[in-house]
Amino acid sequence: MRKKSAGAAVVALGVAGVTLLGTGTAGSHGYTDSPISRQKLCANGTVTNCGSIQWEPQSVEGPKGFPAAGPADGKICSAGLSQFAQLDDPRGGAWPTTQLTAGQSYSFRWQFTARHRTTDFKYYITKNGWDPSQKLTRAALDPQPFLTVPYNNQQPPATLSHSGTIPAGKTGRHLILAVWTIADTANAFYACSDVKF
Ligand SMILES: [Cu+2]
Repeated sequence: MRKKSAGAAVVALGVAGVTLLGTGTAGSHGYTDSPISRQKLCANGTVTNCGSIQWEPQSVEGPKGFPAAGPADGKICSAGLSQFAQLDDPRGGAWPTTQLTAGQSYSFRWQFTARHRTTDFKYYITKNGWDPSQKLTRAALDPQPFLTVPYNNQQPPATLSHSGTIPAGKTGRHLILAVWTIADTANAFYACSDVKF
């Protein structure tokens, strides 16, 4: 009788431990809100029918190493997470846009719910002529990031802004892909922001 109870208790503890670990990992990370990202547009209610991303815009986390590694083409904006596939959906090119000026300085902003040690922040932008009714692919992006902010394994503050120059010569609709690479895990966070020049 006693032995049986002890065994059941161990099993219960094991399950609880796994659950706690899962919640801690999924619950707290970060997203961009300037220019506003698709996940934030879903979280603040501007865009509806977004699925579960509306409850956790900070959780778009996938493998790091973009563009050599990282999420597959067509799944970049969701970091390859099927539960956030709505972020990859171009919605017929109807995502709300932030107006930017090509060649001008801009202040990019992240909001963090967990201040992970950081390798760097990188920002990519689509080529002129990008079709906003298509899912994002590597081929649609300029191959080099237009802004890289090294962070030397430091922890960012809860809100972090850094300025960079928007590439000159951009016209029409574009997508900016922000990538926050974590220093002490195998992961990075991805955020797609629709913009217009
Ligand atoms: Cu995190």
